[in-house]
Amino acid sequence: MDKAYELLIKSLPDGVDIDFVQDKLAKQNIETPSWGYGDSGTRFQVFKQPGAARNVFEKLEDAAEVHHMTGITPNVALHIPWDKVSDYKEVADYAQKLGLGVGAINPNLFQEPEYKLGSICHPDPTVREKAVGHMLECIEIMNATGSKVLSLWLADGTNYPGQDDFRRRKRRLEEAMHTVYAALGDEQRLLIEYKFFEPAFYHTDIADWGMATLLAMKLGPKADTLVDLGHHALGTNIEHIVAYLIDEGKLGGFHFNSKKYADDDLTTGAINPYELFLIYNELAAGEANLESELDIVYMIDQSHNVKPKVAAMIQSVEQIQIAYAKALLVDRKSLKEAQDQGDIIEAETILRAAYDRDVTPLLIKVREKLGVPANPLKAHLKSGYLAKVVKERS
Ligand code: PSV
Ligand code: MN
Repeated sequence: MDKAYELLIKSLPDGVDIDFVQDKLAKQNIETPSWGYGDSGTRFQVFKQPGAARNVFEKLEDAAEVHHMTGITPNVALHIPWDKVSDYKEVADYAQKLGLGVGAINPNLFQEPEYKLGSICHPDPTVREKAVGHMLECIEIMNATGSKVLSLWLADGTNYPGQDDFRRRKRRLEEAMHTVYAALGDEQRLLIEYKFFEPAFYHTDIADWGMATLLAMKLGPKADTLVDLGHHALGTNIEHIVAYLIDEGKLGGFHFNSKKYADDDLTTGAINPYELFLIYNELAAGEANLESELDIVYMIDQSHNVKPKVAAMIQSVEQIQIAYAKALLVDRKSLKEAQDQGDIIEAETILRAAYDRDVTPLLIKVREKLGVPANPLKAHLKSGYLAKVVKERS
């Protein structure tokens, strides 16, 4: 056993089963987004990057590079129509050839001229029908690709007070979602993402986790809430939302990213890694306390405009892996004792100790098991992958 790993093991609290922790880390599964590999950017400028993927097949190749380096990103989320093709079977076959699977299918209800006043909440029934039709088309794509998840973010909302009636929009939303829900297959599920602003700036029709969850509860057991870390007002306690949704059995998915100001889509963990750890602390506590496994789809939602895209994705995966590893090593027994005794200093110290722990030696062991490089980011940067695709895709 190497020295650093030995020291880490010695420092662990009693009761931590290191084989269990290693197993959990080896089974971690983070989905990466196709839209993170192509040229996209802000509304100000798209800085085109040499070698950026030009179509869904090249996006899959980049995703495969991330998976080869990290070993924990076997699925790729698609966005329709950004990834529209005539034959989706071909996409699924190519993914399989690369050792990948098709993850969540994301409908796009925000880029057609008709959607100026909304999609499924629009006052005009013909626009609502078109939007529902698009979601049904996405379910067909799920059937063709083997995807199990329809992941919906709705850009619907209004820009001015009085523009439309909140309650009438709410009822249109529910009616449309019932139609979509009814078309889901037995093994398929619907994730509902919320966001309190943008592109509408007065109100959005699914503004927060409460609205998303009420809708998911009305729809039924195949519908759950998706938490995107960039979709909350500054200062929101996201880990509390996560714990609450776990307890209600309605946490279905994550969109990982990081923010300083709003929905900045920065590399996960870039701004507040302690928050990421506290979120994972709730997930690890949930896993430890529930009798059944949590059924959560962990996805990254980032599209980098100024950072090299594949490297940024690997950086994000590493940050998520670190947060999970630290959370798995929290001394839960002592934490509960401290909480029960009202010992605030001790409780917080236990969490900080887990956050401050260097988990690198543990991750190296897990990566060894997975057959991937000990340092994925470094290995990718040294691999010559970027130079190769720049040449091929020029
Ligand atoms: C919206 O801001 C969002 O978070 C949704 O998940 C979209 O699908 C994604 O970003 C890409 O626009
Ligand atoms: Mn998102």
